[in-house]
Amino acid sequence: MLKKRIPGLVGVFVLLLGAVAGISLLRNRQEIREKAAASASIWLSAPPSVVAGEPFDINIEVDPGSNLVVGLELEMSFDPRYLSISGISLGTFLPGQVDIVRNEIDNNAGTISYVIWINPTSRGYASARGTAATIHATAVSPVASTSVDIGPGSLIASYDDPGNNVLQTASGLVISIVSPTPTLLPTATPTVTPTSLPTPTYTTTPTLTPTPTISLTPTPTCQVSAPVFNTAKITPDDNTLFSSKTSSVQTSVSVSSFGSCGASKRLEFWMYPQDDPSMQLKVCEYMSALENVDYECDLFIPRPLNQRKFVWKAIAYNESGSTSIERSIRIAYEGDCDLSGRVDIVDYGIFFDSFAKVDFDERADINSDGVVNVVDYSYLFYNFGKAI
Ligand SMILES: [Ca+2]
Ligand SMILES: [Ca+2]
Repeated sequence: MLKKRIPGLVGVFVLLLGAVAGISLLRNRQEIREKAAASASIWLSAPPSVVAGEPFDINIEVDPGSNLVVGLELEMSFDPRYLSISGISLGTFLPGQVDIVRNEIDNNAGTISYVIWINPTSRGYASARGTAATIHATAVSPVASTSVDIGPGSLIASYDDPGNNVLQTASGLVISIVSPTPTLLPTATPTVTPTSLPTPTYTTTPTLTPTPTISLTPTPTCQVSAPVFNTAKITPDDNTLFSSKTSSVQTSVSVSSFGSCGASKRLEFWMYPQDDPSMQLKVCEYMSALENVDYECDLFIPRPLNQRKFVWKAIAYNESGSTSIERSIRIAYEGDCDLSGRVDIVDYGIFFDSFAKVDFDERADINSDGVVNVVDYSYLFYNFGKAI
């Protein structure tokens, strides 16, 4: 297709679109930060004083704040000289079908590792305060005070804030254990240890436009024709699905003929969200391109991802017109571990199999932070059933 173009107007158009895209990205980031401010808290409750040799219960209480909680990962510790844990029973905080993913009690080390979440097929969440679980303990021997602590590795996953740990405050418990002959000891006040809420950082990697060297061979007589792409050398294929972890997609084209009679052989790479063609951005430009050379352009995938389908376009110009080709790329939903295009029970299987393991399937570490935990699960839960 041949068209006359006015370079000045094109430049203004590009600048305006760039500004619009920049403002839009900024606004999206602010929204994420506002969401992450929502906080949940956990605390333990038990009688302040218990009798040595007798069993008692410790309730794990959760206030979701403004979150919609889908799972908890709790790391607790206690002094095994004074306390012994016989078991943990599930509470009513989480609704629907709840998976008890881990229930490990070590009465020698004094540690408890307890993980529960709502099964992804059960589309509920907890929005009201409640008892997540009850720890069944026995006081071993008298002591003025002993504590049950909630470790900093504890996490809360939220449906409305996937990918973030929304646990802000975790309060352990201090109890006194009296000897069977009742002698009352003063009760200690529980200590509150707030944990800070980590904020994920998104890094942007600007792509550079390499400039190839010019070599011009003037032709004495010439007829200008439309540029022609080498369609066999366009990558990636149309509609290719990329992992949710993809931060940039490398595209490549080759022009078999610019159809030019002079120096005007320009190649441009553009991209835009498929649902919003008004957001066209020029990503790479080769001012004096050569024929039959592979030209590459890294398309930056914006974060957070409000769009998952993008169109990229290569335009070859000569002195009188241009030819363009368009291809689509898709970015999978977080939680689509097997890259099938859909988040389903197969992905849950992959995730479940790797959960909390040192040697895990990389696909299960959905946020790529080196561990497979309930924060990864929040993505899987959030996107369960979605298909791109
Ligand atoms: Ca899948
Ligand atoms: Ca992870």
